[in-house]
Amino acid sequence: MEQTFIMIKPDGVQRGLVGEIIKRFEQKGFTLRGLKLMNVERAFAEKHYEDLSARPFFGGLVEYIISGPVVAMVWEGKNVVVTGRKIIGATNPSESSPGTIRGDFAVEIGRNVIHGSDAVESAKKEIALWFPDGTVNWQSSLHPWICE
Ligand code: DAT
Ligand code: MG
Repeated sequence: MEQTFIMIKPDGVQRGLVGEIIKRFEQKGFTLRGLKLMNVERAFAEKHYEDLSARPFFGGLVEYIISGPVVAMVWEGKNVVVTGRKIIGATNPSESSPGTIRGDFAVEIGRNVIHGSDAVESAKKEIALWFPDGTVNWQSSLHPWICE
């Protein structure tokens, strides 16, 4: 089953949005497979965003991610990568639709509350980086009421 990596950024944690964000993924019908609150070291944040290392905003992005604890999660479900991106909304909150997490809770690209993997391949890479000891394999008893 497809999995994605979701991270609530330091502003989302500070603003008390952890429960609200988890609720949206739970209520959609996705399954939580991993969850941890953690502080991220600079080198780790640089590794997570290594594809963006040449971009002018890279330094500020890394500073932001290490500025406070983040919530790292793995969510599982049908098409969870693409659907997760839809739940999150466009990268720039001024372009994110109302009803999305960024559309509802953010105004600036540099404080956009949440990260989600952009493809199945990057999800695998990010899950391996953030959850090197693996995740919890379980199935909700509601599964047959959510999936055919
Ligand atoms: P996303 O987080 O939607 O996958 P991304 O992978 O292109 O977007 O960029 C990662 C993060 O970097 C993004 O959430 C916010 C920041 N960022 C992206 N483009 C930016 C820009 N033009 N100016 C400032 N920050 C930017
Ligand atoms: Mg991205």
